[in-house]
Amino acid sequence: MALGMQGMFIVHPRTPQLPKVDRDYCIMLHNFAVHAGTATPDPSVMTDFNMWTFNSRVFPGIDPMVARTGDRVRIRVANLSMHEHPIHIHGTAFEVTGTDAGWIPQTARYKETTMLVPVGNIRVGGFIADYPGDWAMHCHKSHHTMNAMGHDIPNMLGVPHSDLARRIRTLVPGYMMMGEGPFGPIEMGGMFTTMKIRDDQGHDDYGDPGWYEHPAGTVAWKLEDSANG
Ligand SMILES: [Cu+2]
Repeated sequence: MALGMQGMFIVHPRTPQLPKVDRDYCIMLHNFAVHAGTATPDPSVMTDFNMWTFNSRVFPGIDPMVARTGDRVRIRVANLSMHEHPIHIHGTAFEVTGTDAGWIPQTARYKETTMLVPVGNIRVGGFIADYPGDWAMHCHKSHHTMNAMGHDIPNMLGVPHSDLARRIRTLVPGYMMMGEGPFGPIEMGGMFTTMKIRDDQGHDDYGDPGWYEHPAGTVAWKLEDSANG
């Protein structure tokens, strides 16, 4: 398990009892300890991990989830890691519709934007994809979105690292310090991905539609830039 051998069975009933969902996602949360200079997780580490993963992958190496505007979306989040994870979504709120023990009765469901997934548990969050855009979904423990944390490493604050990624790429082809977004680097790693909602996403299309093109006038700008024309 410490090397990642775990998964999730999803049994779809022959006769669904719930409103049909258009998108049904499953995310397994996990943690690994990969020491500097090694490529294999250390299974003897008990709680002090440095790799925080969605389906064994870390951002920016995680595909976005997609939905068409108006879709009913379900995200099942399962946790067999050694820590609890508060899973937060932007732009909407989860209705918590189920746990590992089954579906929650309609009258007992509740809404929250951060769905705590304890160890050994599943939480199922549902929502209607009302608003087109690129919405972040991530663990809200800040160091779970900052991989390669650990003890006994130097504090890099203030160290010029503009050329660091290029130099590391000579050793590790394709290495990325962080994801590149439409407004610059996305300073996130680990348990982070996006929910991309589009008016024209095909019903069976799970492809990445690229970054959202914000309608004119919907992106904040610096007032002095505006004053200067
Ligand atoms: Cu977490």
